Amino acid sequence: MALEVCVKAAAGAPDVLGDCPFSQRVLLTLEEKKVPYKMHLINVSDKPQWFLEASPEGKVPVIKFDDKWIPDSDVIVGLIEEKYPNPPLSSPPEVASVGSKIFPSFVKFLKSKDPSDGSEKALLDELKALDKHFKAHDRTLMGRTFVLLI
Ligand SMILES: N[C@@H](CCC(=O)N[C@@H](CS)C(=O)NCC(=O)O)C(=O)O
Repeated sequence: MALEVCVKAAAGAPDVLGDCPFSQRVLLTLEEKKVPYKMHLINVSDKPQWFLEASPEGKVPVIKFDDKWIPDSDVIVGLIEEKYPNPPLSSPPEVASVGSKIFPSFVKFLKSKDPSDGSEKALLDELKALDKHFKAHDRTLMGRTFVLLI
C-alpha cells in the first residue's frame, strides 16, 4: 500500500512541488528506494485543517506510518531507511561527514558581508576535503561515481 506523505506546494501553484529541501529529501528517498507513495501538496500559506491535525506544528514534510503522522525529515528518512533498507542510502561512518558541511558553508559565504570573516576559507576547506576524498577514492562517495563539471 502506498505511504501518504505531505510536502510543500509551490507558492501560487498548488499542483506543483514547492521549494522545500526537507520535502524533496523525503521524496527523493522514497523514489530511490522505489517505495510507492501518495503525495499531498500542502499550501503552507493556507494550511488545511486536516493537515494541521496531522502536523500540529504546521510543518512539512510529514509521513504516515502505522496510522500515525510523523514529522521531521531526519526522523522520516531514518524510518524509511529502517523499513526499506534497500538500496541502503545512509552513509557508512567513515564517509558520513565528507561534504556534509558544504551546503551550510556555502550559505554562510553567500550571506557574508565581511570578506575577512573566514567564510570563504571555510567553504574552500570543505571543498578541498571533498576533492581530497574523491582523489583518494577514485571519484566515488557512498558507492556512486561523481564527475565534476568544472
Ligand atoms: N526540521 C524540519 C523542518 C521542516 C520545515 O521547516 N519545513 C518548512 C518548509 S521547507 C515548513 O513547513 N514551513 C511552513 C511553516 O513553518 O509554516 C524537517 O527537517 O522536516
